[in-house]
Amino acid sequence: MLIDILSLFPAYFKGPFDVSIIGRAIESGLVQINLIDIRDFSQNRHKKVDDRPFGGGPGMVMAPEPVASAIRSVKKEGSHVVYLSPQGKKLDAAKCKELAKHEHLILLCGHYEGIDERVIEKEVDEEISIGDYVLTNGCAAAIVLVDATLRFVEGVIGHPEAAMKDSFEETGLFDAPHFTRPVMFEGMEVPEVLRQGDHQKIEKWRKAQAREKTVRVRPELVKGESL
Ligand code: 4FM
Repeated sequence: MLIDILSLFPAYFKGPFDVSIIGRAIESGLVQINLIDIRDFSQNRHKKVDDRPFGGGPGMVMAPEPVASAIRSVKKEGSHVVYLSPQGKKLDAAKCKELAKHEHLILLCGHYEGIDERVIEKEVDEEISIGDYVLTNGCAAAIVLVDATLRFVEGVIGHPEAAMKDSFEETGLFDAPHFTRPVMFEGMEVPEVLRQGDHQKIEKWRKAQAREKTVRVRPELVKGESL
């Protein structure tokens, strides 16, 4: 899989993509992530990429030309262009699974107050939000999307069964709680059922725990469920 990330701060991504599971996926060649600086596409003598908003209001808007040029410099047949913004469709596991099927993702990270709407209309396939809050720019959202999407790319996760057992995958509910040694930690014991080796009983207990917490914390995930 190829991922091109367009932003004004390519350095922002250095840490997160150089470590852990994503770092390993890149090192092994399963995924290639290119960081593209939109400022490199400014036609302006001062490398300016923003301007004042028509209609007035605070802040600056990213101008259409450098953003369009940056996208077109990497776009090819089969590319899927995603703009990260609070105005997009909310990211969830199903969407990540879908994104993982594309062989080329282009992620556009906005800065300032917004991007000129005409580029979005002309060059963007899909606007996605990671949640109902506003970030100072789209870079952190792109990191979230890449991480959650790559988990669905074959070979990225060491134990595919473990990936499937995580929250939302099989059941659309939370994952069950996990425990490891020691059996007693600061007066709290690992639940008896997990230490007795009855795997049917363990499975039943985990399902009940997952369901109980989902109902308590996110009842809307359980409503309309077909179980
Ligand atoms: C987006 C700032 C575009 C500036 C943002 C511009 C966000 C989110 C977010 C901030 N992205 N989900 N929530 N972006 O807040 O994806 Cl130009």
